[in-house]
Amino acid sequence: MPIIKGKVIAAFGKYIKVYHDTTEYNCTIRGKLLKKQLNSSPVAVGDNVEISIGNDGIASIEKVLPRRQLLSRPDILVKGKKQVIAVNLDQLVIITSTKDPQFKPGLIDRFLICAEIEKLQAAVVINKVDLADPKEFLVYAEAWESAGYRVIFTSALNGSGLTEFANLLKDKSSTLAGHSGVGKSSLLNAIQPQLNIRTKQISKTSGKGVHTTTSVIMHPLTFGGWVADTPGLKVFGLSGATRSNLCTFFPEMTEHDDCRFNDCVHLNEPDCAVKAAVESGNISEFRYNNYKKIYEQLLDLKSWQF
Ligand SMILES: Nc1nc2c(ncn2[C@@H]2O[C@H](COP(=O)(O)OP(=O)(O)OP(=O)(O)O)[C@@H](O)[C@H]2O)c(=O)[nH]1
Ligand SMILES: [Mg+2]
Ligand SMILES: [Zn+2]
Repeated sequence: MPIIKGKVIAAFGKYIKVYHDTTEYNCTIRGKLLKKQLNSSPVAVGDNVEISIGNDGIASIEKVLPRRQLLSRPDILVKGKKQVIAVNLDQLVIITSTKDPQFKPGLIDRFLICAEIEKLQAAVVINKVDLADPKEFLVYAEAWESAGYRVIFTSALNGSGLTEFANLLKDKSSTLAGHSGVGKSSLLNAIQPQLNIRTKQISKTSGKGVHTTTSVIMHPLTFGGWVADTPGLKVFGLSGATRSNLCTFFPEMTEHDDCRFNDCVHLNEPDCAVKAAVESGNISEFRYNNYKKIYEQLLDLKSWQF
């Protein structure tokens, strides 16, 4: 039986889609693989796998190659259980829109913390610049850039920023994250029209709050790389964050760590280098204020509902 190496592009329970050389195979999972990993997803979007095609034409997954990274979220239905979003990722690309739905910079900061917890590179895309003056968003863009994140302004509608967006994804394995309706699927269609992903139609009768993309699907990019389109991700785990380590998930704060106390959390301590940097304008006030807000909330939180 010939063995084919491929990548999992969709997984609904036992129904798995594997991509190899422009062909999609509908695969089943061997029972032994299911038994091996009862507690976690034995096969997830982004997995590199080996499949065989039987004489009956049925493709089955023989082997899942080791994962180098895993992005999961708490299962909303089963307490304590995790749902794998995608694996083997290089970066989280956070998509937001200038309007419709409303721009929420605080939410982006929370997504950025999630990326830091997962040790994923992150970038921010501000889409729908055709609907507003990009100048309004510069203060946020500068804050994220000075924290080390790439920020791109795009419009899937008029094409601006699409070359930068494609370059951001090129040769990497990325997951898009962001609220429903910000234009995640539209941006992918705009850089690679043959994907032809379903997007929300502009119509008065279309149901509000209904996700157009309903499950995580990985798409191969013709210019190199993979990108997972997601339904607006609503919950992210925060298991790695505590009040004492929260500041380590703000890269610009770890750069200013010559505070008087080693365990300074940069709130009320004397001789705090972070507070000094906020006062001198080296750390953005908006990021610091968000840090304080999140610090306050952190005691009661296990996950974020976006
Ligand atoms: N004006 C404008 N509209 C856009 C732009 N990008 C997307 N849209 C519109 O925004 C709506 C939502 O776009 P989608 O691509 O379906 O959004 P999504 O983020 O994939 O949403 P979910 O799949 O529900 O998570 C559609 O009506 C798009 O036509 C843009 O740059 N400018
Ligand atoms: Mg979508
Ligand atoms: Zn400090």
